[in-house]
Amino acid sequence: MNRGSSLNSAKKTSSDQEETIAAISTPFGESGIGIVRISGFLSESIVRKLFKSKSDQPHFISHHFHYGELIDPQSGNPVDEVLIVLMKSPKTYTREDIVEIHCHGGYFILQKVLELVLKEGARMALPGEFTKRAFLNGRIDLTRAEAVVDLIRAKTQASLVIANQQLRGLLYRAMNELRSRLVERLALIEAHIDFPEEEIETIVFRELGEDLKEMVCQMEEWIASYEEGKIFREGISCAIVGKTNVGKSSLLNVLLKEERAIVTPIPGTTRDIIEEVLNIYGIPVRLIDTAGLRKSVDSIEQEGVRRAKERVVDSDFVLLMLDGSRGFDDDDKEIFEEIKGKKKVVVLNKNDLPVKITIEEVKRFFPEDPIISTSALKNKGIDDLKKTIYISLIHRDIRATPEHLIVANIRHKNAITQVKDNLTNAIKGLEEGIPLEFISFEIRSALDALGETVGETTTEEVLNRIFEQFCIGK
Ligand SMILES: Nc1nc2c(ncn2[C@@H]2O[C@H](COP(=O)(O)OP(=O)(O)OP(=O)(O)O)[C@@H](O)[C@H]2O)c(=O)[nH]1
Ligand SMILES: [Mg+2]
Repeated sequence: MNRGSSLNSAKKTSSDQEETIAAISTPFGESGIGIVRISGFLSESIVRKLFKSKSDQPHFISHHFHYGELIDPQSGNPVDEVLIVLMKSPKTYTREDIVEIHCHGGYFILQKVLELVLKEGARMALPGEFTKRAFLNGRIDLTRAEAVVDLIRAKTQASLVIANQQLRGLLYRAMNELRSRLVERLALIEAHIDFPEEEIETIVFRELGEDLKEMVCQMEEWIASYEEGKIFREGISCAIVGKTNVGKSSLLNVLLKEERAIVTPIPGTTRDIIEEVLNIYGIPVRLIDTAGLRKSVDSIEQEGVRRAKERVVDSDFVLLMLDGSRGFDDDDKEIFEEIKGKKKVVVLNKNDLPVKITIEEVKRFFPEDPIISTSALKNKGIDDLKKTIYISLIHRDIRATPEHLIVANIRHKNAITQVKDNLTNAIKGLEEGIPLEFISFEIRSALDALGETVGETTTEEVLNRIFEQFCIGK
């Protein structure tokens, strides 16, 4: 990891920060209002040149709305009726002076307002530059800045909970707590390196080892939470597979509560892939309905089967559908081979008809996997299936525990893994009685990794990579 340049040097290279930036902060398209945001020391003087108040109030009052017109200074013509908010530093998003111009939300108006602002001396903001300034000016740490993107992109309640957790500083505080514990331990070790003649009791070393082990356990838990956090943040893909006519498309429809896929009694109805996103207790699940797998002479169906198999390989999760009213046949058994090793739930469908396959018989083929009996036609067992999918993916209910830290970002997970590895080496070193200098080195490396996570020792390159993911205007 390159820890060559610190935040301070990142700050120094950001001489751009002296410039005033502006961007349209609302989405393109037609809407009731649209907002152009300006940040930097020129904000107030720019808006003074463009704004004509409709009240007698001669000065802007910070953090108050002001009603008036925006005028093109060159022609003197009005551009739009607007509300202006001037927010004087430091109590602002970026800790700089900020002006928001609330005008009507039309593509042309917003472009025009932005153009006038740029003409008066602002420059176009880069993606995420407002949030980057909030970070560089010390208002938020890096994990909180990253949470802003997650919040904007949250697709479900659970991903919102995780983003808010991070935005409220849960990860930041956890990292800081770990740092102070490590700094304390490091002081003890380095004191002994500097004054080796002072006897340090073995009990102190034992305690140090125990303490480090406790920290490693905690980090293992956070690393494990990553897989779950990722599922909530990014969702999973889930292919519905089975032979023809078992009810795959009917299941897709009943899960989505709409007649999305064509259902007929004719085997081989679905040819192309149909994909829709379903929210299962906060997990965005991309459901994929596929062509029934069987040997076909029809070349269109053959292509459908080929695509179906391809999607099964690529998907994170599989719903294997069986027709409980028909009994197993060779088509089913061939499919069992196709899905070997896939994480799955077996769905025994058509339980409204006389039963030809029992759950016990299915268990013989799939002793490890959950088996759910359903009727896609009569909407039976569907909630059970949703719960089972959820439990197969997530082992504890995070929706109810917003205080339980979930690590959802790969950068954070990698840093925590690095810390864990350093501490594991330190523990091993203590046990083997290697020179304290090596142990101190491992703890210092762990502290570096923690500093990098919260953005105290982060290179400009990493910062750029993070802020590039933002939209313009945030
Ligand atoms: N009785 C009963 N019929 C069902 C059930 N689920 C589906 N069906 C019927 O089974 C037939 C096939 O259903 P589809 O959903 O098209 O089956 P599929 O697996 O998508 O079939 P292909 O696209 O041909 O592979 C239709 O007539 C459905 O109404 C069920 O739970 N019970
Ligand atoms: Mg179908």
